[in-house]
Amino acid sequence: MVNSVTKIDQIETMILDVPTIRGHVLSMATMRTQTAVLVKIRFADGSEGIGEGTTIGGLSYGAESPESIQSAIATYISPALLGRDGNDVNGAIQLIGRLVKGNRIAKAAVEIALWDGLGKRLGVPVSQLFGGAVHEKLPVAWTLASGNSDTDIAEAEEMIETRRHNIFKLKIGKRSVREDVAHVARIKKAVGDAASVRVDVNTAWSLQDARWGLKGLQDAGCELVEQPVQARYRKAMAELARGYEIAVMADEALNGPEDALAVVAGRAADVFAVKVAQSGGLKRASEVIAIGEAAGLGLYGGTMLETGLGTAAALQLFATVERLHWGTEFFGPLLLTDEILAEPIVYRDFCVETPKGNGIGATLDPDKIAFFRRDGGRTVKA
Ligand code: MUC
Ligand code: MG
Repeated sequence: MVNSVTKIDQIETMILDVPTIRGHVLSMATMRTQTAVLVKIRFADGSEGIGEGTTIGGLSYGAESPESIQSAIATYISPALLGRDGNDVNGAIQLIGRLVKGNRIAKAAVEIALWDGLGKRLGVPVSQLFGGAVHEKLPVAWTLASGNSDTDIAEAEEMIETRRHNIFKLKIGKRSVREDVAHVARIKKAVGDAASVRVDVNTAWSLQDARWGLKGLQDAGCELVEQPVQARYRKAMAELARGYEIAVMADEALNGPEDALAVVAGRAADVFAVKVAQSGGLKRASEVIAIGEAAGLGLYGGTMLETGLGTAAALQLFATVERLHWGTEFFGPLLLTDEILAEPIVYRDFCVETPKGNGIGATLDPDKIAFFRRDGGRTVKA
């Protein structure tokens, strides 16, 4: 029976376009703006839950765009949820799973808002709903992706100096393998033992490129390579994971628990980059984590460069994970020119802190939302 007090009354979606502090050069796109999709759910008792479902570089990273995320939520997911008990998060996940195929980022945005509402009503952080936090802070990487080696070195040195980051992920795959390896080697030489250097190829290499690339990166002192080849090339990933000492991490290949199982079965990675959005929400991400843990793989908290909202949600889950061997990259809000939360997430001593407070621990700044939101928000009411 539906609890009339916690009934889902209204679901609003909006798109925000927030400029980035510099061009973020990835193998498939250069970002100058990050486009976030936010969800606000209103419950009958007046409580609210907020969520975020964000992707990278329009449609160049994956199959969902900001506009498709908004449309999937407003047209297909919201009508099915209106009038249901907001406390029944698992029931909502199961129902949406039956009604909507794929569209994991859209599902994640709504699910985060449901967990947030539930946590707020119960007066507990979402981490408590996942068994309780075992970390107050987590190591956080920064991505060097200005497109220029000298600028990247200066950025890395400043981050180390100010104790903000000592893990760097370099975005490569746009230039030739030889040029990319030289770029990584220069940066590793500049930071030395003061920082861990890793790379993300975002699927740009063929297997042949990747063989040369991994050999060169390994010799340069790079510790990990993320998604060197296309997501579906699991055999190539397995060959690379087996053939070199450098760790091979799956990112684009990991869309939820079924993929996680396939990657494990095919020995196609040493490490999982677990992304809440790509997994389809906090619950599915927790299942990806469980599969990685059971298989003895390394774990890393991945990001879709979400604002503080999505970042807070991810922190709630990852704070409950026993061992994150490779740390996290939950730096999304730092890449944006403006903060959209009333209380920014805290970064210090090479770590990101789990926000305090109930639900996901994030409150939106209404002025910033009004400033950055695109026309055309969509609200579906019971
Ligand atoms: C990705 O592919 O991992 C995460 C950090 C960053 O700079 O880009 C993203 C996307
Ligand atoms: Mg990646």
